[in-house]
Amino acid sequence: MNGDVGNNRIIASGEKKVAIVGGGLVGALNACYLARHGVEVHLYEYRDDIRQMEHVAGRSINLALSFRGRSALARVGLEQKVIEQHGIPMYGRMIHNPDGSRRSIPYGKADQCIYSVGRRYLNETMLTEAENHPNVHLHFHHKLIHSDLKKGKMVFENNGEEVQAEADLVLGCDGAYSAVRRQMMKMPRFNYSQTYIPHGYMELCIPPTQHGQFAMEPNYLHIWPRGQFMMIALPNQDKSWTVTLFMPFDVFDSLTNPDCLLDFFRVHYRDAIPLIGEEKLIKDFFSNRASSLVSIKCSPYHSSKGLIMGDAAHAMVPFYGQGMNAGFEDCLLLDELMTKHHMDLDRVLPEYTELRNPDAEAICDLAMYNYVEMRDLVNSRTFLLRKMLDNLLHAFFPNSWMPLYGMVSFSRVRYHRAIEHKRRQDKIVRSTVMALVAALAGGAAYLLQRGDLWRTAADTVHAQARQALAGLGL
Ligand code: FAD
Ligand code: EGU
Repeated sequence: MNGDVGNNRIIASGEKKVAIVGGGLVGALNACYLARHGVEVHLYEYRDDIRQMEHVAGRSINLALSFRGRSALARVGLEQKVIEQHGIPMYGRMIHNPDGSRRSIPYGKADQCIYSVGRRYLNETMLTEAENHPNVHLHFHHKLIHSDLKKGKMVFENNGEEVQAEADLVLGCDGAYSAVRRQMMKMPRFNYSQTYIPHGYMELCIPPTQHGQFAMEPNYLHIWPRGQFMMIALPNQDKSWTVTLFMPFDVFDSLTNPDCLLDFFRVHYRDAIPLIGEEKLIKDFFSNRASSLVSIKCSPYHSSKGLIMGDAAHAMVPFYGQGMNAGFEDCLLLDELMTKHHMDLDRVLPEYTELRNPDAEAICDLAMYNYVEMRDLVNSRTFLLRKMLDNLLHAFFPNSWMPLYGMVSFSRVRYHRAIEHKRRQDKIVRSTVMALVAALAGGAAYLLQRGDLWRTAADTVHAQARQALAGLGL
C-alpha cells in the first residue's frame, strides 16, 4: 500500500496479553508495533477518542518529526503517509533578529529536512492503524487509578465506575505525570529525579493571510532567539503557524495588561505583531496560561510486569525537538528486543532498561544543555557563527565531522554516543586552535628574539583564544 518497510510479521505468542496505559503518541505507536507480534493488545486512554472530538485541548499543536521518529514510523508502514500527506518539510531555521532582519541556516544538504506534523493527525493515524488489527482493543475514558506491576493488575475509572483488568505486561505510556511510574516509585531501589525550569511556554497563532497563504516562508523552523526569551514557530497544514513563546514565569506574570504586552512585543518581537495581529495577540495571550516545563529522569524502567516508555520514563525540556522522537525510538527498541528474545519478558525488560537508560538520560541532558545555551545566548550572531563553523567543518570532513544536532536529528547514533563524539570534536577544535596559536606566538617570539616577551605574548594570546572559543560555545 505504502512504500515503507511494513513487513507484516506475526509471531505466535500464545495467549499473551499486553495492556498499554495512555493512548498518546507513544502509546498509539506501541499498539501498532505490538499488534504485529500477534499479542492481545488493550490500550486504555483517559481522554475521549480524539478522532471523535472537535477541539482538543492541551499541548503543542505541532511537532518537529526528525530521523528517529521517522524510522520508527517506517517500521509500521506509516512514515510515507505521515510525511507526504501531513508533513511540512523544514529545510532550515529562519532566524528573526530584533531589528526585523532574517537569515536562514540550512539543516544540511539541500534535501535534508525535518517535518512539522500535527500532534492530533499523528495520534489519529496511529490509532486507526492500530485498530485495523483484530487483536487490538481501544478503551477510551479509562483512567488508571491503581496498579500492581508485579501481578499485572490494573484498576481504571470509567465514567464513574471502577473497571479491573489484568495483563502479562503493563506498558506505561501515560506521559510526564505517569500513574504507572508513580506505582514504580514505590519499588525499592527506584531512582527518580525531576527538575522544573524557570521558563514556561505559551502557544500563540499566526493565521493564514487574507489570500489564504502562509504569512511567512513555510519551509523553515522560525526562531526568534532573544537570550532570556525565545519564540519558535512551526507551520500547520491549514497554512497557519503555531508560535511557542518561551520565557521565565515571572516575565509572563509581569505582562498584566494589553499595553504591557504590546510594549514587550514591540521591543522583542516587533516583526511578529502584524503577523499575529494586535487584537488576536491580546486575546490569545490573556485567554491562555503559561504551561510549565519539566525534565524527568528515572531508572529502572521496568518491574516484573511493568515497563514505562516515552515521557513517562524520560520527560525532557523541548529545546531539541526530541521528546516524541525519542519516545518513538523507544518503541523501535522494544520491538527489536521482543523479536530477539521471542517475547520472553524476563529477558526483554531488563535489557530494555539497560540499553535505553543511558540514551534517554543523555537526550534529557542534551535538551537541558541546549536550554541553558539558548537562554544565555547573547545574540543570534553567536548562534549563527557556531552553526556555520559546524557546517563548514562538516563540509570539509563529511564522514568524520558531524555537528551535534546532526547526530541527534538526522541519525540514529545512540544519544549517549553523540555526547561522547561531541566531546571528542570539541577537544580536537580546542587543541588545533591552541596549536595554531602557540605556533603563531612561537613565530612572533622567534622574530622578536626575546624569551621573556615570548612567554607574556604567548600567555596573552592563549588566554584570548580560550575566551574566543568559550564565546563560540566550544
Ligand atoms: P503524551 O503525549 O503526554 O501522552 C500520554 C497519554 O496518556 C495522554 O493521552 C494522556 O491522556 C494519557 N494518560 C495520562 N494519564 C493517564 C492515566 N492515568 N490513565 C490513562 N491514560 C492516561 N517532541 C518532538 O519530538 N518534537 C517537537 O517538536 C516537540 N515539541 C514540543 C514542544 C513543547 C512545548 C512540548 C511541551 C513538548 C514537545 N515535544 C516535542 C515532546 C512531545 O510532546 C512528547 O515527548 C510526547 O508527547 C510524548 O508522548 P507520550 O505518548 O509519552 O506522552
Ligand atoms: C523547540 C520547541 C532550533 C519545537 C534547538 C534548533 C524546538 C522545537 C535547535 C518546539 C532551536 C532549538 C532542533 C531541530 C528543534 C535548530 C535542533 C526545537 C523543534 C539544536 C514546538 N531543534 N526544535 N536544535 O537547530 O537540533 O533548528 O516547540 F530553536 S528541531 Cl531550541 Cl533539528
